[in-house]
Amino acid sequence: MRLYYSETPNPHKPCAVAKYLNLPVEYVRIDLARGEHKQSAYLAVNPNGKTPAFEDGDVRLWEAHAIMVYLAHKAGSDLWPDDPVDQVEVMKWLNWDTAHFSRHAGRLWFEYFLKGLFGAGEPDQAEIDDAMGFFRQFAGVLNDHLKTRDHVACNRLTVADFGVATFMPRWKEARLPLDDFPEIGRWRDRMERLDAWREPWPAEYSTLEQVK
Ligand SMILES: N[C@@H](CCC(=O)N[C@@H](CS)C(=O)NCC(=O)O)C(=O)O
Repeated sequence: MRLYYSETPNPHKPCAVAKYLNLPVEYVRIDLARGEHKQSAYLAVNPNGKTPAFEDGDVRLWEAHAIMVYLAHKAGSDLWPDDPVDQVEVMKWLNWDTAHFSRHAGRLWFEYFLKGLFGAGEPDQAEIDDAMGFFRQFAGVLNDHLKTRDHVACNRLTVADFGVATFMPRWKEARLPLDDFPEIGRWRDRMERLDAWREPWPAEYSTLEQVK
């Protein structure tokens, strides 16, 4: 199994799951700053030119959520439930995260943090206002949901937690107003207590040049 990653939000999820499950994964670090994700050797693995990506024999995957599910299934872990109704519950939250929660958190992270990092100009206030409105709307849904639960789905830790939490370690950089959503803050702190979530990046890795 080979997991291509960069130290950025989407690869955070499958890297954390692989570490949490202690899976024998070969990590391949993709250097986004050097544009390795746009090189033909990498585009042959993920034609979208984005990280993460994954190979296991003939299986080739992109999309962080799909990779997490594959890893959990491969390990026989209940991070991906056996029960079909529970599976659908987990999928509901993963899809909701992509479409709503992390989508708008990611827009804020881009405006407040990434732009500055890359010297890509000042934050765009209209974009921030739009993204913040949506973020508050969907954070309200998650906050209400967590009032009576410790986890996002199935009343236990699943890949849904690893998916929905993507921007939680980056909440200050993204200026997410989590003080207004205390249940999310409580859940974020619980996730932080998982070593694999707090420190998902591998100590050892190959480079693209070494494997292609
Ligand atoms: N929907 C994809 C998103 C992947 C993605 O946007 N990855 C970012 C890193 S967090 C990336 O590779 N950005 C480089 C680029 O778009 O040029 C997933 O969940 O895996």
